[in-house]
Amino acid sequence: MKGDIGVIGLAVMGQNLILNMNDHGYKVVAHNRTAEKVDEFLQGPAKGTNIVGAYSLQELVDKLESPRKIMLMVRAGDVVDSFIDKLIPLLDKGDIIIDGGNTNFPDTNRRVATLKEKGIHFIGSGVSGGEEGARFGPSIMPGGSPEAWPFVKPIFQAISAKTENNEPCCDWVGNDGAGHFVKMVHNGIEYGDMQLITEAYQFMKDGLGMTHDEMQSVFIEWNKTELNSYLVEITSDILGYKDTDGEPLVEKILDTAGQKGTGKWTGINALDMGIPLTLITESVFARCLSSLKDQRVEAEELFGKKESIVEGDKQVWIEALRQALLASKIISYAQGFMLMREASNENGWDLNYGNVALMWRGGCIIRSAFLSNIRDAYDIDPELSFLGSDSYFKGILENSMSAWRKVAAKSMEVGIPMPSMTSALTFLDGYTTARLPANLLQAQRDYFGAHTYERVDKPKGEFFHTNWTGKGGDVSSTTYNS
Ligand code: NBP
Repeated sequence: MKGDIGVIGLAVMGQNLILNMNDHGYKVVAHNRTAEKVDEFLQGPAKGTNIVGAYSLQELVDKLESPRKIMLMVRAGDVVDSFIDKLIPLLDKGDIIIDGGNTNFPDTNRRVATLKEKGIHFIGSGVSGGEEGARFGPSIMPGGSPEAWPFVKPIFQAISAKTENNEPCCDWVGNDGAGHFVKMVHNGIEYGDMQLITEAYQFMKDGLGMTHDEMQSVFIEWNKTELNSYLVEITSDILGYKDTDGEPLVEKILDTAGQKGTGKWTGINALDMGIPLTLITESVFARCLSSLKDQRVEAEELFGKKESIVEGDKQVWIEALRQALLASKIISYAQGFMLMREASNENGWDLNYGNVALMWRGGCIIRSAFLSNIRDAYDIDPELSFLGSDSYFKGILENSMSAWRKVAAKSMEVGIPMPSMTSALTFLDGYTTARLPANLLQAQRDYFGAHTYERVDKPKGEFFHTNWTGKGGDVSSTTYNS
């Protein structure tokens, strides 16, 4: 009997996805560049299963049922192109290549188009959930050649995480690189969620002077509220974890955050598309700032250490902080969905936002109860332009407003950096202001560069230039919007 699917790449993700597919009754053929890893896998974790090995790409192709489905779980970038180039001469028309790595979506756009010319279908799929997700149920976000989806769907939906209603956290996202785009936004949102939690932690630790056991209890309680999520849950575990000397391990970890680039890509795409994705972008910058450790140490000596003490009823502050965190999180997701909406419009992807929320409901790092509410919001209005306008989320934003402002103002007053929570509030203040000071900005642009402006008392699209000083000419610059 031939294999149902081939997987190339036997590192942590590949091995665990293969074992997951095997558990669901699929016959998987496994291949890896370094052949010894095939043997190690077959004699190790795959021992006693139906998984078979292939020591060359030809052997892999020969062992697969038609149309062949070959999934790459290798390092993103050139390695993917190199495998595709080697596979093309071995495959038949109608065969399917799937890239399950963390690929930047323009690469997927290009690969879908190139392979289409050769009659080969290509799927670029985000896979989230790390090692455990891959083994027992990841969130899977596939996009690319729609003709390929019916062949891949049963396998992917079988191995994916499931919601509490047993719905698979995997569905077709859209054409071209839509799947990898949605995975990129997922990772950007993950940056935002993590940053928000760290800001709450610093407020509690430095401002309220709380112990790690107290903070752990707070996160345990928060996890029973609308904030219920994987990241809040692991934060409570981390805060309670003691080193061998009985002290909290978290305080022994160097405060410089790493990043692999997906948050940065999300920010870059937002800038390219003109979407105010402030919270995620602040989270990326917060990681950049954290990495300037030596400079920060010097600057603290230069400017003096801040006392940062927050006075008042601790329980009242903790509840205010919870509300500020929840409201900021709504803004982060609202901005992320704005970005996806713009990308969908620009690329003709026709994204289903409710389905995206459902795909993130389980299996992935940002999984949370909250995503069910997002799905409900898009069920009510599939074209919702701002998540905060949905009645459920609007209610939370309104109810949290006073506490959120209190936390933001206090953090500024005592010098606790909370870039994500404060930028989220500033965004909402801007978004809900009908008249912003951009009129003055347009006047400045026209003053120094003759960039022209529109008037509130004239139809839109009619442009004016003023000779502000009496010394300039009447010639205006080309009018364009970037
Ligand atoms: P890695 O990203 O570490 O990639 C390891 C695989 O790439 C091995 O099979 C390795 O073969 C192969 N490879 C490399 Br590296 N260079 C190669 C080359 N020049 N030619 C051929 N093969 C090469 O594995 P991973 O952590 O399992 O991740 C796989 C994909 O999934 C990545 O795109 C990753 O970003 C993504 N992802 C990872 C996670 C996670 O939690 N790790 C989560 C979600 C998505 P070799 O054994 O011969 O060196």
